Amino acid sequence: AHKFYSSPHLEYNKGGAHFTICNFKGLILSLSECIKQLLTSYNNLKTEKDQLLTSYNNLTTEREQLLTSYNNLKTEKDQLLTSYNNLTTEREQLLTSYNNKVKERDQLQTRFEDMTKNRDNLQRKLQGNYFWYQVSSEKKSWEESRRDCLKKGSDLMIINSREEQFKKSLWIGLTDSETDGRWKWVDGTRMTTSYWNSGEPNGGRTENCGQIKVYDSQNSWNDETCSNKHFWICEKRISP
Ligand SMILES: [Ca+2]
Ligand SMILES: [Ca+2]
Ligand SMILES: [Ca+2]
Repeated sequence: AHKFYSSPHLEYNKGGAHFTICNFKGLILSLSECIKQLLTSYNNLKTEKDQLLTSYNNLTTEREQLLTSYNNLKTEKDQLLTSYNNLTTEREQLLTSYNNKVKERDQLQTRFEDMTKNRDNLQRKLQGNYFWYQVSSEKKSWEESRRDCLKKGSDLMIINSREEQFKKSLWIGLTDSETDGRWKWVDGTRMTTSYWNSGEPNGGRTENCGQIKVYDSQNSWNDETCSNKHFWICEKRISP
């Protein structure tokens, strides 16, 4: 009986005669057939090996490319990180700078507001103090006196303070011609503070124009008949 082995080929010895058979993938073949099959198998394996080698080389190349690509990406990443850090630093500097500028702006704004307030105060003071006065050298009625002042771009003096008192008998810009007893200044404002001499005003419907009369007294005013002739005083506000 034949004895089978799993090896590709085997020798079978029977009564001194020497046969060589082989078991190729479970088939019992003659030696020449076996060699043919082995050769084919060898060639196939060789081809496969070559393909695997090619595949291996390709993979090696690919791996190297990937490695290069990876290294490039890593470098790029590092550069981006550096760039990001620089930008972060720059952003912080800009933020600090911005905050400083905001503070500076607020301080300037405060200063500007203070200075504006100061300027307005000064302007008010200057406007309150800068007046041009002219005392006439002749005598005229209240109406004619006023016309003279208006011609010069001024008007009869309105007395706003105690300081506007003159040591001379003069027409001032005060009248109650419209309604007796309702004294008004020539700019249309109602008289609120007054410096009437004692007993004045006393003229009723006949004395409707104001004058400084008793000039040695703080309370110097008198109501006077408008058509009487007196010296007068013009006043003009000068814008600084
Ligand atoms: Ca005045
Ligand atoms: Ca009157
Ligand atoms: Ca009077």
